[in-house]
Amino acid sequence: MNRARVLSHLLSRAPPGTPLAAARTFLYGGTRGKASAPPPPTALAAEPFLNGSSSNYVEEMYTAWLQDPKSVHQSWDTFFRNASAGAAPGTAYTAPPSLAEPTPHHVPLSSIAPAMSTSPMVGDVQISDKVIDDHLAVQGIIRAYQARGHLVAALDPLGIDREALKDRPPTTLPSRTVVRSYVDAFGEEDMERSFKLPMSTYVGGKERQLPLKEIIQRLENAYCRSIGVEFMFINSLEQCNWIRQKFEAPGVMTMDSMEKRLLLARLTRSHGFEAFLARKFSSEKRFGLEGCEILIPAMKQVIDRSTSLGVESFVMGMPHRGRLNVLANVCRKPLEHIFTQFAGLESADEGSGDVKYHLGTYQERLNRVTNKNIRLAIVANPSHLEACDPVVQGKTRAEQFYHGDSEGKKVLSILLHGDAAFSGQGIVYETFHLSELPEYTTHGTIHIVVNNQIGFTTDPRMSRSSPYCTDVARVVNAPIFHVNADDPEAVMHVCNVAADWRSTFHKDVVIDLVCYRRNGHNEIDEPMFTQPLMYTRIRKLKPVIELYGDKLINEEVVTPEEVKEVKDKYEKILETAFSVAKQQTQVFNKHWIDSPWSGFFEGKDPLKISPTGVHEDTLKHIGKKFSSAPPNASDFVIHRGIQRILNSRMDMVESRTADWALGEAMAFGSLLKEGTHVRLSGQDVERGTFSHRHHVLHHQKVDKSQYNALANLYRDQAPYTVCNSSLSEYAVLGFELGFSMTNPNALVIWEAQFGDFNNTAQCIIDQFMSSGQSKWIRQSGLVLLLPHGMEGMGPEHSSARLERFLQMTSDDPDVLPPFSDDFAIRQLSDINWIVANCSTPASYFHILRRQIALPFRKPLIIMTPKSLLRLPEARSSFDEMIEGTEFQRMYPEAGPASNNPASVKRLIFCSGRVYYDLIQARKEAGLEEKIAIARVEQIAPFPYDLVMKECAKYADAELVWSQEEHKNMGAWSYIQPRISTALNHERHISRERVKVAHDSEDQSWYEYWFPWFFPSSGPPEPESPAPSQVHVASKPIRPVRYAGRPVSASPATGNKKTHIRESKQLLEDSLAL
Ligand SMILES: Cc1ncc(C[n+]2csc(CCOP(=O)(O)OP(=O)(O)O)c2C)c(N)n1
Ligand SMILES: [Mg+2]
Repeated sequence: MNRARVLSHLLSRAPPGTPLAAARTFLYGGTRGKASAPPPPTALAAEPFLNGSSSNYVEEMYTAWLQDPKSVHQSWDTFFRNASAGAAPGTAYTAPPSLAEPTPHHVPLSSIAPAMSTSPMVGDVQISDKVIDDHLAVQGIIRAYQARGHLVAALDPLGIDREALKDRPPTTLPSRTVVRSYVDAFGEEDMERSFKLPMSTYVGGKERQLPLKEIIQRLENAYCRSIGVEFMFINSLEQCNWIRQKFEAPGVMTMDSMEKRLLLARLTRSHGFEAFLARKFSSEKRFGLEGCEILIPAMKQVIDRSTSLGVESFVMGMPHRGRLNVLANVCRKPLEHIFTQFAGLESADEGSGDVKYHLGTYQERLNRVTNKNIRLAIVANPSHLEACDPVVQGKTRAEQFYHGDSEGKKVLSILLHGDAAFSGQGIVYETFHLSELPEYTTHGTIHIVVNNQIGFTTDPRMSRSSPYCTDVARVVNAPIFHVNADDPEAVMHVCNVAADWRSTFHKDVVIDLVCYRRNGHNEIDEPMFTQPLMYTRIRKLKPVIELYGDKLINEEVVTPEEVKEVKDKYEKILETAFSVAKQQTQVFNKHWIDSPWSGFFEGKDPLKISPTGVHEDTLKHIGKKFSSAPPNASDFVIHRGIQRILNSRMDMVESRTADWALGEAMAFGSLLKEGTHVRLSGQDVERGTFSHRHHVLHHQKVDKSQYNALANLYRDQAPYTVCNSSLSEYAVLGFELGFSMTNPNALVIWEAQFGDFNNTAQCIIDQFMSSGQSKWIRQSGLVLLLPHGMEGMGPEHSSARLERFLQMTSDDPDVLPPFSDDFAIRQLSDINWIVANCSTPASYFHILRRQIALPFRKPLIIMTPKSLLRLPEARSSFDEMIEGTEFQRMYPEAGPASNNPASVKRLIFCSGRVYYDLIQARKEAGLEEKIAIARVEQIAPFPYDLVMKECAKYADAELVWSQEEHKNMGAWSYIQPRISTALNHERHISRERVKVAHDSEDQSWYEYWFPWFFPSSGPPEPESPAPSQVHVASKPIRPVRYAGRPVSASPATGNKKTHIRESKQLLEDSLAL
């Protein structure tokens, strides 16, 4: 029997459709996935399968058996004997006795393929279970490396990561951790056998088969050296294959000497910068990068590669670690600006400033590698780790939106993380969940983790439950590239792949730089207190610059002299900048703006608000469009309930009135007409939590067929974005804050489902909205809509915690701002944010429009109504919105009481929906002439002038503040001192001082209303410089009384009856004379 016949015997007789036929297909080259006809026996030598690994192997066995039957395994001996003796096809093979008991999971091929249970034959060739099993085992090995290779990769420069995370029995071999029992199929002697490579691997390059040894070697190199690739959880086969190719293909990691030299130069700078700061400012905290100096070349590589792929703008967010180095060496911020931050100098411009490792920056520069101009922004951030993640995403998205970059090809976000923060902070997860949402995606973010395997003093065993700090990224199918930060070339490869991935798939990707922290948490901390073993090891490590320098010297890529020359050159640059910095006497906060609004402030009168009233035709046009079905109404099936809503809207438009939804639509629509982009985002905002808005109409029969009237008002209008968000407050509010930073000419709004939930986003409110302008001289006109009101819905659906927003306002309750014609806008300009509780659609309409009409930007917090959305009394006439009208900071009493102020016994101030309860109760009590009620619409900044005017008008009336919130909540604690300040200031303030201070031409109105300010005679004022503000005494003269719910720990009762009793009580307290 010749060789061809044996092989034919093995393989060619398998009936079609049997497992053996599939095995034959598997063994043939070039016909993957398709069954092909067995080769004719006579032509076997020329057939592709003879070039296959199994045929080689069988041939080798046969040759060896011919020479010495004992040289082959007993099973082969039996087989070749039987085959030579002319055994019928399929009968030559007898399974050898097993040495071990079959494991419970081991299923012999023969048992699942009865047709092969005796002697499987293919054509004239019989195939053994072993051949098939071995090939399957090789496949298993390949797959195991791809899926599990990262578990044994040499990722940790300290060599402690696995020890820290797992208690592995010492006998467990690393390779077994990866390949498990697949290796059991092979002995040493099998290592030289060639195996056909399946489609699922690229290790072969052009080769279609390789010896087992070589296959394993290549897989080890790809998956178990300095890079650990986690990607096999990704659902897309295309994406998995793409990654396999990027890491497996032979030669993928090769760098030429120019690239190596550039890498060394960048490392030199990264290292040199930290060393310089350590020398010059040894006792200063700087959160240095020592132990992860590779971060700088890594970021630069990502930027170079992405720039070459078309990205023009990079928006970055990062924590403290290495931030100064990134500013210096990635953004190329002038070094002297950085050094002056260490000098403790006074600030020359506005703002309270921030510590140096929180500041943002914006730079435009030439990327020397690609010769393209790029923009780089690092967003300022608070200490609150990861809080800037959604802000960066929002800013990135906005840049993409306004640049028409709908696929994210030009603008890229890069987020840096610490290992402890990445796994510990929930905002990371919330931000990941925005990554694929149509109105929130940034089309892929490159995440880089500075994984120094410690967070302050806590090591990973105590700070996370997941094996990797990066596991959170798996939720969005982001590939994760772990890499040993002491292998600079591996890091560069990973960076290239990450940039390519983002450019190809526009999805998130994570680079996990596994490194260490050479110093303590900051430079003053002693790490040996808590991590003695780790730091003993760290102290023995050479810095990566030395390791890599030595490597390149050994490779003769550079000479030692060149290494020194590069180092000295950078040192010189640092010294020069240091000398320049030493000459400085001031720092400038404006040098650190991350989002400059060029052209926005220039040429504007800083105290002029553009009109907010609009032409009646505009109101009508918007109203009608908003009340109409889509133009193709006959094809678009509308829900009957929606049709009724549209009809009643149309009726309102005809009668020149607006409810809340209409007032809002008119504000949005008129801004859109004027070219202002409007974006409304939040949970269920498209319909509105209270089903009042309905900005997106849904075809009742066709999925995804929608109509958005406000996006279709005018041919040349600005775009309108309304988007239901993920169920997150923290990330979504952060995102909108970021969005609002990019373009001041946009009305960006976040609406809470109920105002109560805003505290889940407290960090964005406290760290960014309330204090952002002061810390970072960065403005934002972001609007928060917070449904608020005590309507018996229980403790978590009643209060947006108005008191907290008011408590954080930056206006001094004891200082009466100077009066002038531009009093209101000066107040707005000075305060950190605006807090309002609007009680009418017109008020809401104007305040929204005023956001854009202001010559600057301030966050606006509005308590929005629930029941007022539908209350007929809470509608506004068009007369209150047309040209010539404006936002009323306070509505004075306008009813019968106002006609005869002298007979008014009580003046009640209130805000928001309680007004409607009060007027109803007043009416029922017949007190409309005795009690005046004024509504404060803009609570902060406090409308002192209007409140004083109203108080003066009802000079003999008792003053009451009425609110529905509990006494330790709501506006009371904000209002009380301010009314007191307004009314009870000392009489010695002279008109001259006021006049000089405020340079007001016309003081007649407040002279008229507040005559007690200006006594006709009195002691002369002592000479003193003009004050910029009028300080007042705290002595109360005209008190204001509280009427409302008593103090409480909970914002509202959950008991309906108690709620009703409390509501009644507060009305009685307010109105009983
Ligand atoms: C939300 C929040 N909680 C706590 C801190 C205090 N803190 C500052 S740095 C730090 C450790 C951060 O560890 P990691 O994220 O690993 O970054 P590393 O300092 O190691 O670079 C902690 C707990 C903080 N800044 N923010
Ligand atoms: Mg850390």
